[in-house]
Order: sequence, then C-alpha cells, then structure tokens
Amino acid sequence: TIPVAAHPLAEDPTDIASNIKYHAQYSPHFSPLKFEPEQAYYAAAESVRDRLIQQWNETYMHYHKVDPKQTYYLSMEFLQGRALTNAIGNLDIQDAYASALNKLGHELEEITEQEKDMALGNGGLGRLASCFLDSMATLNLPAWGYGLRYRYGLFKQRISKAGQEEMAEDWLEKFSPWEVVRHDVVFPVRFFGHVEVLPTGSRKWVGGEVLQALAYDIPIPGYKTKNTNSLRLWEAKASAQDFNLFQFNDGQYQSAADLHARAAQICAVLYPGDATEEGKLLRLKQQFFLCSASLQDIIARFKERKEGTGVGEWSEFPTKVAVQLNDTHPTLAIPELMRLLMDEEGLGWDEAWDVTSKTIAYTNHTVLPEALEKWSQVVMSKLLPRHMEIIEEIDKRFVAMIKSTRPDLESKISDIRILDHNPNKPVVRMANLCVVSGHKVNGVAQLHSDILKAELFADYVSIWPTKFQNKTNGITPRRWLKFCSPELSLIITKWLKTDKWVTNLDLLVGLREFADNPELQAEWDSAKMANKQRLVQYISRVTGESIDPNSLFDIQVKRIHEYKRQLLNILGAVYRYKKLKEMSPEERKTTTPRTIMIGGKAFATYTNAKRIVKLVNDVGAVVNTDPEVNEYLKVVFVPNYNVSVAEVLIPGSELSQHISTAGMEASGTSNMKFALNGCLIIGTLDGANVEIREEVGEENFFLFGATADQVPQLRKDRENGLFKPDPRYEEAKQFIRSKAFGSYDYEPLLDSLEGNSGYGRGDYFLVGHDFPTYIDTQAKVDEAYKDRKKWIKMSILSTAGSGKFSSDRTISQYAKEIWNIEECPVP
Ligand code: DL6
Repeated sequence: TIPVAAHPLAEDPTDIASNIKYHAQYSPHFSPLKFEPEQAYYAAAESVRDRLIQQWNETYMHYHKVDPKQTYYLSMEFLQGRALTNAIGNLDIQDAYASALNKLGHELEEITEQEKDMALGNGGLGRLASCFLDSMATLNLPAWGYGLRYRYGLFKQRISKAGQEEMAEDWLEKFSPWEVVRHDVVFPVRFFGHVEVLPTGSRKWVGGEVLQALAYDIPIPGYKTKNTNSLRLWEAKASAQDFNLFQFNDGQYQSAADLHARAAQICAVLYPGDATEEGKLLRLKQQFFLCSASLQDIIARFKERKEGTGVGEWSEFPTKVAVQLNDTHPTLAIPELMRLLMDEEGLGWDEAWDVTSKTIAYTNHTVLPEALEKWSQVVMSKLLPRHMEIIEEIDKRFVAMIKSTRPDLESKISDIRILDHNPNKPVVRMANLCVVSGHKVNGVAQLHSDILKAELFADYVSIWPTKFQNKTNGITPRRWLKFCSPELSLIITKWLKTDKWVTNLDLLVGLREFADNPELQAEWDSAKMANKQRLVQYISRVTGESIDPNSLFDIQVKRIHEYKRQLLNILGAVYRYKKLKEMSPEERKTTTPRTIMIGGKAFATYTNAKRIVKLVNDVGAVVNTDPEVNEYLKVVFVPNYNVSVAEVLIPGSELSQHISTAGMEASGTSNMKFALNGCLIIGTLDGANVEIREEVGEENFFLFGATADQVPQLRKDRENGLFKPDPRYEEAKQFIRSKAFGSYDYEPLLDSLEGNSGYGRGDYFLVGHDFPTYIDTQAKVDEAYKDRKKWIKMSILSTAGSGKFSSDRTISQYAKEIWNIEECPVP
C-alpha cells in the first residue's frame, strides 16, 4: 500500500517509507526479490543520506561564500562506529524513521544492527577524533577531518582456544552507503625520486613513483543544526596509464599491474606490522600520503576561494587555515607544507616558515617512549628526499638559534634537536619536529600536560613558555548518552525539565539536588537494570555465557597494554576466585556477586598483550564452569571490542576499571563515558581520572595505587631489591603457576612481574606494588554495592559530575585558544 516515490526531505513516516522503497528499487544493490533487514538497512541509510546531502551541500556553499577560517584535523585514525543511529539522532528524526520502517514490516533496532562499524582506528586517539568531528559540526564550526580509507581497518578480533586471532575487518565488503566518492578531487602523491636544482636556484622533487589520492567524503551532521561537515578519506590509486598492457599480454601479470598493487597496499590496513623494513616503509608512505593529499587539497581550497582577487598574500593562509596534527603520525605535514609553498608556489624559506608555523599545531597523546615516533634518516632520505632536506634545514636553523640565544642549553642540543645523529641509527624525532615547528602543543588531560611540561618538553618550555597548553579530552554526549542510553536520557530530561543538557552538559549538575530523591532513585535503578538486561542478552549472544543481571557488572574495555594493567584486574579476579573456593557455602552467600567483563584488542605483534587475552579467557573457562562459585563470580572476555560493543557495554556498567600505572595513561576517554552513564570508577590517579574524581567527588570514586610522582622512586626501590610483595599477590600468581587455569605456559607473562629491572621485566608497571591496595579497594566496592540506595545515589552523582567531559567543551577551547576559528552557522 505504500507507494514507491522519491521524497528526499520527507517528514511524514509514510513519505519516508516511500523514499526507503524508492531506494530499494532504484538504487539497487541486491536482486529485487528480497526486502530483509539487510536490504532495508541499505535503503534506509540511503534515504537518510539524501537528506544529509541536501544540508551538506548547503554547508559547503555557505562556507565557500563566507570563507571563514577553517580547521583541518589530520589523523591516521577515525573510529566512527555506526552512522545510521547517529545520523537520525542528530537530525532528530528517529521516531519518524522507526515508524516508517514499521510500516515496511521492520524494527529500527534490528535495521541499525545490520550496519558494520566504520572501524578506521585503534583506540582512544581515533575515537577522540570522531567525537571531535561530532562536536565541531554541532558547534557550527567550519572544519574538516582528513584520514585514510583503510579497506580492512585495524583487524577483527576472534577468540579461539589459542587466544586472539586477527581477521581482516570487512566494513567495505559490500559497500558503505555513507561515503561519496569525489571523482573531481584527485591529487598526485610522489614517493622516492630525487631533487633537481633548477636554473633559478629553486629545487624540485622529480622522478620516483606517483600515485593518485582520490577523495571519499563522509557527511558529519551536527546535532539539531544544518551544519554538516566532512570527513575526507583518501584512497590510493594508480591510473590506467600505469597498467602495462604489453607486459600483461606477455603473461607478466604481476609486473603489469605493479603500481596498482603498491597503491592497494597503502590503504589496506591501519598500522601494518612494522617489525620488518618493508613494514616501516609502508607506514611512512601512509603517513606521507595522508599529509600530501590533505595539504594539496587545503591549498587548492585556499586558492579557489581567492579566485578573482588572485592568490593574494600567502601570509593570509594562517588566517584561513588551522591544521591540527593528531599525535605525530601526520608530522610530515610540516615539511610537505614547506615544500609546496617553496617549490610549487615560489615562496622563500622565511615566508614559508612563517606560514607553516602559524598554521600547524600538535597534540601529544602519549609519553610512552616506544610510541614517540622516530624515523630512520636513511629511509626518509630515500622515500622523501626533498622532505629530508627541509627537515635538515629546520634542524640546522633550530640549533643555530639555540647557540645564539640560549648558550645555557648548548649541552642539551643533542637531546632537543630534531635529528638524532647516533651513528648506529640516525633518526628523525617527529615529536621534536612538531614542537619546534608548531605554534601550539597540547596534552590531553591536566596531569598529562603537566608531565609534558615538566619532563618530556621541559627544555622547550623554557624557550617558548606560551606554546604549551592543556586541552582535557571529552566525549560527545549524543552518542555516549542520549543515543546509547535512551532510558537514562529520558529520566535526566524529565528531572532537569529540559533536554538542553545534550548540548550543554554542565546542566547535568542539576541532578545533584535530586540524588537522594527515592523517586528518581527508583527510576534510575530501573533504567540501569534495563541496560544491564540488554547487556546480558548481548553477552549471551556473542559468548554463550549467561550472566546474572543482579550481580555487580564490572567492566574494563580498552586496548590491551601492560601499562593499562588488565593483568592487575585478572590477578584480582584470580585472587577473588581462590578466596571464594576457600569459603564455606554459607560464607559465600554473604559476598557480593560479580561479573567481570574485559575486552580489547592486543596489537598483533604484542606478545605479552596476547598472553593477557589468553589468560582472561582461560580464567573465565574455569571460573564460569565451577558450580561452587559461578553464582558469585563470572569472568567474561568480550570479543572484538569496538564502538558498537561499547554502546551496549557502557550503559549497562556499574563499576569500571581505569587502573593504569600512574603517569602512563595520557587521559583515557572511556573513563568519561562510563562516568557519564552513572558507572562508578575504580582507578588510579592517572590521566583524566584525576579530573573525573574532582568533578564527581572523591567519595564517589574508588581510588587506589601509587601516584605519578611516587612511581620513579618505587621503580628504583624495586631495582635495589627493596620491594616486599604482599602475600596475597604471591598467592594469586602461584595459583596461576599451579596450572589451575590450564596447561598454557604463563611463565613468560608472570616473569615480567618478577626480577628487579628493565622495561617489561622487573614489574615496570608496578602491578605488585599496587596489588594490595587494589584488593582492599575492591573490598570497599563490594561493601558499597550492598547498600543499593547509596550505590544509586553515587551513580546519579557520577552522571551529575560529568558535565566537564563533553567534547563540546574541549572543542570550544581548541577553537578559541589554538585555532582561532569561529562558528559559521548555515542559515
Ligand atoms: O587522547 C586520546 C587517547 C588518550 O585518552 C589515551 O590515554 C592515550 O593512550 C591515547 N594515545 C594514543 C597514542 N599512542 N599510543 N600509545 O593512542 O590517546
């Protein structure tokens, strides 16, 4: 009865249903007979896209007309997750779509489940970039995201008896309805070759191989605004001319399409293994590909908007363009912008340097030494000979500046300069290049920014005291509360008598006055229970495990890394299990039943992280099938943790663990998502935990462990044999060694906790030191959970204190204090 008709901007559910049918029929991707959830998803997504395209084009035209200063956020990672729920939520048309789909015999929830996550990221850094895109659009800020279109993402995690297995992520296996290929946006990107000196004296990079960067755009709608920004993802291509027909007809199939194969490698996966020289080269190629294509595009836009008046003054460029480097991965944007300005546009060094340094700013996301990128000078010279020359010149000028203005720093020059001339392995230090070249450098939580200023970048602070800032991370309240927990959102809106908190998260503080109100407490409790029930279903579906919705849901989900200390969590679980075994049945009944859920991906070549995944699974296999205890304890490894999984786990959580060794987690952002969803945190004084605790109140935060300033001394004590292990810690490790959890050889993992020194040996991450206070604090959690009213009150206060952690606040600060951009709302 529903007609097939194109209604791109329909409001009425029947018209929307017509438009969905229209797409099923006239944008066909499947044979015509079926209209099952999968077909309905694609058709519904395309009908939403129609509407987005309208306001997306208007946004582009408006920015073109007004020509405001724009921000370009360069990132190797964007963890977008699913787009459909987010788009209809931001457009505020979820009810109309739910009812349209109903008319077609489908449920919105089932349809949204069909979508594969756009998983072009690894962890917090990538998800932060995606939250930022949402906030920039919502705040009507003119901005672009730039990244790479990885065909297979990072990887899909599968858990088998052997532990973690990595499979290619298949988000593009069919196609993505959210991307629009721009056949008119193509830029050449060169690799290798050599530098020629022209008769004019200027330099030109020639030869080598040239690939094409083709743009794919993803619309980024803001919440309840017309502004729809773009995430532009580059794909590497070779052209038809690069296909050697002669060789092909001669049977030399591989060499005939050699360049096409090399192009495909560039956008195959995020973070290809870099243990080999080939792997390192591929990563550097990826980074340069992103930087070169993005900067050529930015310059083309700058020139286009200057049409009629000539390019004008290049000194205007920084008044139109702010480039933010998301960590050091896009550092090559610095020498590439210098090259484009000097070699292509004819600027002199000083002019180009002035433009570049006023345009580029850098965010640091880690102090881990192994994550601070260093590229071999030999590889860099071969792949990017002109860029190496430019980097050498930046380095030379920096050294000269220090010698002439800061003789007191002469002895430190070899540490702070960009080039490390160690004869065994000369490298380019990318963070140093960013700090020397950028106009602002920021950390991502107050503690992290303080550590950067006091340690990693201390000497630079003395040279440029105003260059360094803090921008505490944030998360978008749309995806991470309104859309993932509609039940709790409705309650919040009801009690605050407004839904303005969705764009002004500080309003949540208004919940404080009702935290003791039994009516609110009852509603809160039942919303949390509904979310727990949803999680129970999910866990049963993906693991086959049945978990008790009345047990305390305790979750730790994040990349698996020794500094994040999933090992401390699982050792605690092992200890808990052992104590439960030793108790009488009567005694067990007095304990607080717990379900411990752990999820996250271990990088494919990170052996100890993979052993931790295996251990969690092995412990779960024993505990969950032990009839004596499994009423009181379950340990579940949640496979393939990603954005969509987080959207089920976080609303159902009651306790979450953020237990990194103090000083090592730059910020953390899942801690903010959990707190916002009324989940209490057990954590160390690390990263943004410090600020979360300040905001939610120390009585609503389960704190334990060494502080960042104690850590160096504790490591020294350990080296000097002064560490006295707690007997409970020894007991937990011994229990694993006794093969209580199977025959797998956990000695190498446990050995990393023994001995006296060295990274990864000698318990560098201080699991042993923090274990006793961790166990004691967990006992306090158990006690607190027994008082249901008190727990719910703490949960309400946790949400009430989360206002600061909106990415809208973070982005407003970047806009004012780093980018100097203003809102540009589409009328
Ligand atoms: O700033 C986003 C995110 C922080 O919340 C995490 O604490 C931090 O580990 C992460 N950093 C990285 C960088 N590489 N490493 N390791 O992912 O950034």
